[in-house]
Amino acid sequence: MRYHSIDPQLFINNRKRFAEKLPSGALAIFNSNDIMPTNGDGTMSFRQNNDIFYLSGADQEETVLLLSPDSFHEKYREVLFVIETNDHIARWEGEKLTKERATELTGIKTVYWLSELESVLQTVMSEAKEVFLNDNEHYRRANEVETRDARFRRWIGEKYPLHTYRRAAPIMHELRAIKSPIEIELLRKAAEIDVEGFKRVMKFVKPGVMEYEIEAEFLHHFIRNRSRGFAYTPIIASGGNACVLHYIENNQACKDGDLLLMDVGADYANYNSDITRTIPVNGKFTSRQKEVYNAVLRVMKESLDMLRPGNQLHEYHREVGKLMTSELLGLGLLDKTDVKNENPDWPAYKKYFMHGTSHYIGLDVHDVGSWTVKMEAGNAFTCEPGIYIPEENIGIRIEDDVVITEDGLINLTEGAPKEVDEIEDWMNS
Ligand SMILES: [Mn+2]
Repeated sequence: MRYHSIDPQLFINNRKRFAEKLPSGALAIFNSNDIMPTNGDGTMSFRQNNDIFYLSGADQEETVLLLSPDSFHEKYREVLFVIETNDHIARWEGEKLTKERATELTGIKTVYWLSELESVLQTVMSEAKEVFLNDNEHYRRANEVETRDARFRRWIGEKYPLHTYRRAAPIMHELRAIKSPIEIELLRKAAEIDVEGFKRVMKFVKPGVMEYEIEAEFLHHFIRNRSRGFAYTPIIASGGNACVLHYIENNQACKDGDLLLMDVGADYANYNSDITRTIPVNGKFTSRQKEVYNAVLRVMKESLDMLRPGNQLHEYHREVGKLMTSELLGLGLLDKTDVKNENPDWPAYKKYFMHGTSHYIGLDVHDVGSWTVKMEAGNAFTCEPGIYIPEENIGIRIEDDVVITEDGLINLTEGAPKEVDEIEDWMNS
């Protein structure tokens, strides 16, 4: 791995918190992600499954985690199965986890080769009162590919058809929504890499530069700082491209007088940042650009104030909608009749601000977490209002990543210039 080793206490604590949520006598099994194919003998780079990573820190394919906290056999209470390695494999494929190294990284004492899984299962399944298996239950999942967890569910269901199987995902979502101090440091690291990337790029942008050249600047900075790379496909959108919300072509020249919207995240140790800044290509906002920009910025500041323990995401989004409505009235983009006649399911402001303001962030960029419970300390969110006016060639979004604490927000990304003056000064210094 490119990142510095993580304190295994993170994973030890996570397993403890997970075990506390399991009913007595239960067994839980988590699978790694597969290495995804491309064509021929090509593969994509490996990205670990977030749940097995969260519970073990094992960042390798063909890995299985078995947790049976109440097992009579102490050595089976936490077991990690990894793919067998030897000198031949090490020479061809590079270093894989040895049993000793796996224990160091994960804090799990019992590490077996994957080939021993079936026989260990034989023992623990005979004890288990019920079995928790995993699935991707993200509310926005869109996945046609069968995961290793899915194949495993089919396999174990055929081999042990009369056991009671239950969902691990609700427990994982609940746990992962609350970030511990070690996780906050990892998020901070991802954010720092990203912030420095933005500062570098703000000095690089000038009329005529291509959007993909800017993308390359970010990637250069990220990888030099132990990031695997982008947290998601970056959006580098100049002029009217910024009004296409998921513009990822990044193949146009940045024009004098246009704005440039950059929504770019860095990965660090599987944790993510998600920052957006909108800057003038030539280093100076026009008065109209500044007017719209400051409207977005005011909505952002007031929204950040509402990210606090006790508030609730749906209500928060409704309140942000009201703030945005008043700004759009001020900008002359909406009038009172638009607002009076608005459809409550699609309020008038959505014409210019059609996406959500905040999402959980963590091991997933759009991290798991409930939208119906109240916010609490340890939740990490983005805050990303925007105004998009295609007819004026203006698309503005500003996005920070924050962690909620009992005594206010930690803004992980405030180092990236955000005030109009700050941006202009930085670009021109
Ligand atoms: Mn975001």
